[in-house]
Amino acid sequence: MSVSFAARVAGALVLTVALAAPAHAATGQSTCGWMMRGFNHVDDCGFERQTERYSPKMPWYAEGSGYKGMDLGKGYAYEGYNNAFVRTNDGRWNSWSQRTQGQLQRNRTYELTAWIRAQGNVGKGLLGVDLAGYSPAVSYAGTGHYQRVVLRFDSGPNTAATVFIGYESPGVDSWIQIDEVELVAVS
Ligand SMILES: [Ca+2]
Repeated sequence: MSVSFAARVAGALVLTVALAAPAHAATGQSTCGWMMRGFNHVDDCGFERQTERYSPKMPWYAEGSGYKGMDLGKGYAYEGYNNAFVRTNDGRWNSWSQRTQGQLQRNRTYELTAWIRAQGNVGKGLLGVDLAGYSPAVSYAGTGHYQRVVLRFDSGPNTAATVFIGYESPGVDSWIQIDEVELVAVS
């Protein structure tokens, strides 16, 4: 499926975040699946069940035709051993996505978070969810360091959503790495 950044942000409330990333060294343990903040509607949230660089295991799937895959034990993860990546110069939208696990509750506030490291030339990154007819998203730009990117949204009448984390490449070699994705109810 080919989706443009412009189509992705159309109708969405897009906020630009600039969060300082603390110095961090992966501990070898992913914590996003431990339900410390409530049930995580994202499965394989730290990509630790992935075993193939170019054949992602469900529920993760790719959007866009750019080069992408899983970094397995390469030392690029925020936590654990693995992370997802996109690396492309195709000038188009590419992302990693998954349909949410379990049922969302209607009319509740949810928080979607991910740790994202993007090359400094990435300016059109988005973390978001596709709801029925509406795709709230938050933008991020590359710093070369992992950033915690956060989106809060109201589920409205929806009981399911599709999470996406991606960017539109600036048309030159560029990359993002993704880890520790969480979608939890916060109120
Ligand atoms: Ca991981």
